[in-house]
Amino acid sequence: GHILALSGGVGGAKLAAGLAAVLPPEDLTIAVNTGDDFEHLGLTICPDIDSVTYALAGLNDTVRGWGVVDESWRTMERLGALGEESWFNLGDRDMAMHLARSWRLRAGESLSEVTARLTQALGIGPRVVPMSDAPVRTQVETEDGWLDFQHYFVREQCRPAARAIRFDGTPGAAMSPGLAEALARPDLAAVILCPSNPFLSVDPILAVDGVRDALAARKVPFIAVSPLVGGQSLKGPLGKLLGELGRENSNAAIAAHYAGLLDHLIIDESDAADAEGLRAMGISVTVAPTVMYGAAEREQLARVALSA
Ligand code: FO1
Ligand code: CA
Repeated sequence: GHILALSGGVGGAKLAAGLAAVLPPEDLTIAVNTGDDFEHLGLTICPDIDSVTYALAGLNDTVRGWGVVDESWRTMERLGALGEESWFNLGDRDMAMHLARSWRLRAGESLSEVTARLTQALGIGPRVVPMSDAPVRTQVETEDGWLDFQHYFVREQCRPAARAIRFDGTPGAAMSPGLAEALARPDLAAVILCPSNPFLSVDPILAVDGVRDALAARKVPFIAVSPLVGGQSLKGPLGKLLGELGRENSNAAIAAHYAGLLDHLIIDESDAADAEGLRAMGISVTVAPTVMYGAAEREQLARVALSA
C-alpha cells in the first residue's frame, strides 16, 4: 500500500530520507510543512521543503542541519557590502534553489508544480509535496507585535518573549493536490508522522483545511515518531519559545496533543519509562533507538515505523 509521511524540517527530513531509502518510490508521498516559508530579498524561501529535498538528494549539510553541503557564502558577503539584509544566510549553492523556485512561481507555476519539477531534477523518486499551495505563515506574537517565523527565529534569535503563535492563512488554505490525493487513496496503508516539532512543524499541517478531519476519518494506522530524546527535544531557543507558550515537551503531552489521531508512538530507548503511561492512554508504543546519526539509523527507524 501507499505511505503518507508528514514532515517538518531537519529531524523530519531524516526519517523521510530513511523511508525513501527503504520504500519503492511510487509507494511514498511526503507532505511538508510550509509554515516556515517566507519572502526574502524577492525570493520565496521554503526551508522545510528544502531540508526534505536536500536530505533525499543526499545534498544536506548534516553539521549545520540546514542548507547544502560544501557551501560557500560569497553572495551573502557581497549583499552585506551592498547594505542589504544579510541576517538570513542563503548559501551560494542553496541560492540556485531559491532562484529556480521564485522564478517558476513568478512564471505562474504552483508551489506543488515547482516542487515536483525541482525534486525530479535532483533525481528524487517519491512525491514531495507542500501541505498547501496557498501561503501559510507561522507567526509568533511578541511585545513587538506579530513576527514572521524566520524573523523571530533567525533575525531576533527568539529573544523577545512569545505570547502566542498562529498560522496566518488558515483557515482558508486548501490541501495541495498531492496531499489531498494521498489522503484519499484507497490503498493508503499508513500515515507516518516524522519526528518534527508538534507545535511548530506539525500543527501548521493540521491547520490546513480538511487535513485533521481526513486523518481522523481514515481507518489507517497513524504512527508518530516522537521528536523527544531523553525527554528533551529542542536545542536552544525553540525550548524557550515553547516554554513561554506553556507547551509541554513530554511524550504524554505529545500523545495528548494528537488525541483522536494517534494510534502508535515510537519513543526513544532513553524514554522507555514513558511507555506504560502512553499505553494507559490507549496508544500502542514501540521503544527503539530514534537518534539518526546517518543513513543506517535513518533506514532502521524507517523500518521500525513501517513495521508498526
Ligand atoms: N537557520 C538559521 O539559524 N540561520 C540561518 O541563517 C538560516 C538560513 C537558512 C537558509 C535556507 C534554509 O532552507 C534554511 C535556513 N535556516 C537558517 C534554517 C531555518 O530557519 C530552520 O530550519 C527552520 O525554518 C526552523 O526549523
Ligand atoms: Ca485513524
